[in-house]
Amino acid sequence: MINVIGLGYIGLPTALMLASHGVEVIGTDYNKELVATLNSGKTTFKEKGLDELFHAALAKGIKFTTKYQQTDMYIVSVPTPYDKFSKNVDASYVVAAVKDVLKVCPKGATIVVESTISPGTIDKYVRPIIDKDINLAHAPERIIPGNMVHELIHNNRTIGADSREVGEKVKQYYSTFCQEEIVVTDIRTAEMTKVVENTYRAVNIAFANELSRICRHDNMDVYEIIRICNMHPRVNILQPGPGVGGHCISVDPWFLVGDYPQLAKVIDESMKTNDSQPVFVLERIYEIMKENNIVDSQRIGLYGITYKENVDDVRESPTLQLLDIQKRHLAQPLKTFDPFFTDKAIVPNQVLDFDQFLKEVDMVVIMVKHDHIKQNFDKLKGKVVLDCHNVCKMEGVYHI
Ligand code: SAJ
Repeated sequence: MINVIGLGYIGLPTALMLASHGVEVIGTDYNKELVATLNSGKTTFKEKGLDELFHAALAKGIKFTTKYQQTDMYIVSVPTPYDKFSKNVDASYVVAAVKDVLKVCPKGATIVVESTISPGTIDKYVRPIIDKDINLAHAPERIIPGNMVHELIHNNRTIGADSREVGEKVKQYYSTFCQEEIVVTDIRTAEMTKVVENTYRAVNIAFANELSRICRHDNMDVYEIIRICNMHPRVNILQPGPGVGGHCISVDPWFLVGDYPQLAKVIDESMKTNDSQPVFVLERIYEIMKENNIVDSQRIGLYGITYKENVDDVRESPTLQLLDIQKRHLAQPLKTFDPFFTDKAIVPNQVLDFDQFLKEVDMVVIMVKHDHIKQNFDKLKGKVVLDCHNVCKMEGVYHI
C-alpha cells in the first residue's frame, strides 16, 4: 500500500494514477475540507481527464483521509514555496510531512519526496531529522498543468535514491502507470535535474521576452523573426509573453540564484527579465492608450487572470503581477475577465460575464490565450486589442 501525503496539484493525480493501475492507495492531506470534498466524490481543481481518472481510482478503492498511514511506501507531494526575499526554498512543509510519517512508519519503509526542492535539500533538511532506519528517495514530478494526466503516463521520469535497490523498488511503483523510461540515479542529481529543466525553460522564455523588447524598440516583428530562426535545425526559441507565472518556471530557477548568487548570473538576469515583463506590458498599454486617445484606464480590460491558458491556477500569474504593480502605484486596478477564474475575493475588479466585460471596455489586453478567447475573436471587432500572445489575427491588433 502507498500512502500519498499532500493531495494538491501533483499528489492527487499521482495518487489517482497509482490507484487506477491497481496499487492500493490511501491519500492523506491535513486539509479537512479538501479531504471532505474528495470523499464527497468531487475533485478539487479542474484538469483535463482528472474527473475520469478520479472515478477510475474510486472504483479501485482509493481512500482519502487526514490521517497518516502505517505502510512501507510513502510519496510526499506537499508545497515548497520560496522565500521571496532570500530566494531560498522553504522546505518546512516537506520536513513537517516527513516528521509526521516518521511517527507512524515501520523500520525499512521508503519515503519518496516528489515536491520540487533545491539541490541539497534532502541532505540539508530531511536527513538530519531521520531517526530510524528508513530509505529516502526523490522522484521529482514533471507534468505540465493542462496535460497532466497524459504526461503522467507518457513522460520519462527520474528517481533519485541512495542505493540501486531502493531506486528499483520505487521504480516498480511508478512503472505501473508510466510507460516511458524511468532513470534511476542519486538523490542530489535528481534534485538538480528538476530545477535545471525548469531553469532551461525560464532562460529560453527570458530570451524571447528580451527579443520582444529589442524588436519593439526598432519596430521589428519578433514573432516572424523567431519563426524564421526556429527553422534553423539547431534553434528552438520559445515565445514572448506578458510574463511568466505558475509555481514552477517562475519559482524554481530562483533556488539556484539563492544558493549560488555569485555563479548563477545568466539565470538571475533571466528571472529579472521575466519578472519585469508585466511592467513592459503596462508601458505598452499606456503607449496604445495615448495613440488611441483613450484617457480613462477603467475602459481597459485584461482578458485572462490564470497563469496560462485553459487552467484555473493563478499562482504567480502575470495578470496578478501586473495588478500588483498598479496597486503599488496607488492606481485603480484595470478591469479583468477570466472564464476559468471568478474569485472576487482575490481579484475584486473583475467582470464575471464576457459580454458585459466587453461592454465596459474600449481596449482588450489578451493576457492569457484561453481557447475561449480564440472562439470569440469576432466579438473583439471595434475594440483596440493588445495581444500579448500573437493569437488574434484581426487587422490592427497591437503586440508587445
Ligand atoms: N510561457 C511563455 N512563453 C512560452 C511558454 C510559456 O511566456 O513559450 C509562460 C506561460 O504563459 C506561463 C509560464 O511560462 O506563464 C510557465 O508555463 P509553462 O507551460 O511553460 O510551464 P508550467 O509552469 O505550467 O510547467 C512547467 C513544466 N516544465 C517544463 O516544461 C520544463 C512542467 O513539465 C513541470 O512539471 C512544471 O513546470 C513543474 O511543476 O515544475
